[in-house]
Amino acid sequence: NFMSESFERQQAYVVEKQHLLLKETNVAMSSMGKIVTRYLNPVLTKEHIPLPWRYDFNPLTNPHFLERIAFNSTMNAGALYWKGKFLLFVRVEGVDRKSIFAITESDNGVDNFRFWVHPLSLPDLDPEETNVYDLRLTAHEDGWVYGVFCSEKHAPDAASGDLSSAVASAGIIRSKDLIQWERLPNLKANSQQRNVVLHPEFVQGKYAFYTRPQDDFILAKSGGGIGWALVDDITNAVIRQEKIINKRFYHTIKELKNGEGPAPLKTDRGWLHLAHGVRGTAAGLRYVVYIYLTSLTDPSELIAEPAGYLMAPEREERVGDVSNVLFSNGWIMAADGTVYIYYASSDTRIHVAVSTVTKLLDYCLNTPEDGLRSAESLRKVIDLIDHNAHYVNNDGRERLAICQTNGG
Ligand code: BGC
Ligand code: BMA
Repeated sequence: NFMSESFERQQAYVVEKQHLLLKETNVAMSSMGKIVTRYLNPVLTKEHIPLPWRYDFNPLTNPHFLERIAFNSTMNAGALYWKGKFLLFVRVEGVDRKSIFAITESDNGVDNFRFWVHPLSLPDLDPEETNVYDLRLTAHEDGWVYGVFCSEKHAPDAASGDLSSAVASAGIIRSKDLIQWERLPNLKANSQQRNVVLHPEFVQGKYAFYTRPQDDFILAKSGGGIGWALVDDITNAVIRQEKIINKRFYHTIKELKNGEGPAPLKTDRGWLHLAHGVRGTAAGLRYVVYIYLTSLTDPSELIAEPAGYLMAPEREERVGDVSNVLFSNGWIMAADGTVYIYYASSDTRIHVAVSTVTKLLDYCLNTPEDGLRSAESLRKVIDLIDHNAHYVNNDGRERLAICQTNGG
């Protein structure tokens, strides 16, 4: 009877089940006609979290072989190619709603991600800091690897009884070996900040941050979009001037808010950016990701932005802890030009999709931009149909005639 399953039998079952999961290989879906190709299985779920993080393996102190620490999800991972390995710095959320960062690695970037023995030991600077999440990694030309993440606390001015108002700011860590991490003071800004990302190169001799000013913890409101700020001293980072480089617009996928995803990729046509856009719906917020390109000479100057989203949650991705969310804060460009996009679905699990830098640039430079009105969208569809008239037989009556001939 299940009530009396022995410690040994349960342990053997749980260990074997995870063993089988960890050695599963992943398969790419068809890439025919696709800008990005998804893989069939998620690359990381809460079931991948090491058993020693969860179970007490001593039969004396855990006679029923119960999970002592349970986790809710793995999501929103920063990514870095490091010494021949694909690394993901995963947001691991406990059932207690607190997140920690775990480092995982894979040889091929699409399966067999293994956790490092310990989670990232984040230096604890501020007793008020309640939660940390959504780390972005930047291998900076100054020789350090930086991690910038959201540091959240209960709003100090919240009315008594208001346990929801919160304040978000950007935490900063850096390392040379990914083992010892130095924590720098949080970015100082005039507004709340989430989705802050460090640009990989110096600009005018300064550190450059992508920012996301917001009036409110949830809503960006007058914060007009993705911002850009130069900072003199990374060890005491202060935003003095901030300008909006990627704006939000009415009736777009980013009407409510947007934010930089991972650090941009340097290509021969410009800096390629992945960002998320959020709109409100009757069913809550909908998160999708989109692409934009900025100038190599001035990374704050927008060159191209295709209309709409590149990726939105599909099929089972649509359902999870926070449904209808596709979010990415990590991607890796390999030496052969393959781009691995790591994205989380519905704040629950992490997936990979691949593309190439050539395809993404073609998409970015040749997809019509958002005309912001149905009339403009209609015009573009008609333009494409007319353009295609030279290449395909698009005449309804003629096709009908062919069918009739074939059918006798
Ligand atoms: C959650 C994040 C979320 C943010 C804004 C935080 O408390 O942990 O996942 O993005 O609130 O909704
Ligand atoms: C936030 C993000 C993510 C999360 C999303 C949806 O604003 O920063 O942490 O994926 O909301 O809940």
